[in-house]
Amino acid sequence: RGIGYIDSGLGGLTVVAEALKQIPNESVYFVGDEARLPYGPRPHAEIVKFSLQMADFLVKKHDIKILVVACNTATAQALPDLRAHLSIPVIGVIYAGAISGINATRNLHIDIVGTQSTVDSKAYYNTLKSLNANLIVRQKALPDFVQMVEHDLAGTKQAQAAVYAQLHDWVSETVDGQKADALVLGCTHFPILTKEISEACGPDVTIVDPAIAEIGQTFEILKADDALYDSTKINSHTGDTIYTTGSIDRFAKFAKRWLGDDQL
Ligand code: DGN
Repeated sequence: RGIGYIDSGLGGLTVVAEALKQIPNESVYFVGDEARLPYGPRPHAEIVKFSLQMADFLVKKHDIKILVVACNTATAQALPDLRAHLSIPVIGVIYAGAISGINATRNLHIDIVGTQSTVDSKAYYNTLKSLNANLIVRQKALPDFVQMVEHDLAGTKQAQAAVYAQLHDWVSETVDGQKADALVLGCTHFPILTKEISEACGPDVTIVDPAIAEIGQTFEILKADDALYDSTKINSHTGDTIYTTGSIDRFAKFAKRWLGDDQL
């Protein structure tokens, strides 16, 4: 039995990439719902329905032992429904991202960027404030960033200029005389644009990828249960399967590029 991952598209592969680093001996079963991307502008009920469909598919087809929600939008909108519906552990990305943001900031100013849906849910804002009421938290929706990644523009001059135009002035704004010193990438597509985002923010802002802590948390949950984790297991990843509701050729190209695993 392996680990299931769900996302609206390519972004979740950044979470899988982190899993291959931290938990290399666990099989990967991933669904990217490209046919219905973006989730960002969709209503709550639809995001819940699509998330449950993907999770059910992975449970029925692969008997996954744990589900990693590799999408902030699905975590913000559907985490309680997924947990209520499934009998396996379900790991969301937002709590992990909030903790990572708190660990990264020194001046207690944290900026969050994500989809419109994630921003509107205030999931990061509320989680951060409940962890530390003194934090200054700002949020910005950047739906274009999802499209840039999906259109394979990361690394181009066009992406560099667009990211700078949408981010630089905003991250330079101050509240109570200070700008945020940590920026949480609250969308799993955004780590693909890390170079462009770092450039737009400047060297004094720490860019936080919540996937690192989400996978760390997943590993802890597996290790705590002998039935879920066998440390002696060597996994050749031959069973790993990446599904998409969209174009297989296109998805396979990105999966190979970002996961560096020809067997996927
Ligand atoms: N990757 C998804 C997230 O983390 O929110 C969002 C992509 C989208 O559907 N717009």
